[in-house]
Amino acid sequence: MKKVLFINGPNLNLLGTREPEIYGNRTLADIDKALVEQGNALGLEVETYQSNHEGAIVDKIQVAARGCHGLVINPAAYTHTSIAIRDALLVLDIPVIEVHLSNIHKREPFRHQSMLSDVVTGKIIGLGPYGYTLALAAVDHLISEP
Ligand code: CA2
Repeated sequence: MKKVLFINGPNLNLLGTREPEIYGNRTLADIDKALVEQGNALGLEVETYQSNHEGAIVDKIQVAARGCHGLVINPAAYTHTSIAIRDALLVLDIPVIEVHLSNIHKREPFRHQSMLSDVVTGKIIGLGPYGYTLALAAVDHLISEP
């Protein structure tokens, strides 16, 4: 079975507990559960991972390079700073979708830049948790046999 890995970065473990006006009411556990169910329906194994640590995220991306067919990543604040995550993604030869819950271009100027956008396959922003649903559909499309 093909495997898709979801990586969420720092503070996204707090989803559903604070700042609902920006990030919504759903917890990360709710979102992850729905993605596993969506994967089951598509015949895809979905693994979810969250870390508040940059190096741990780099380690997980290196694991994805060996065993996964697609990667969906919301690097959270590391989006705007992390050359290490960018370099780790450059090694991958699988589809990578960057997701942001909020529309980073409608927010503070420091959020407008992503270190990753020119090294990912595609990007979904501003649609809340539905962005992850769309990202899984996109990976399924990209890795399906023609
Ligand atoms: O919109 C997104 O998905 C972000 O990646 C979220 C990051 C932010 O630094 C990026 O600029 C855009 C922040 C995630 C923090 O998540 C929280 C969730 C609930 C309560 C507090 C923080």
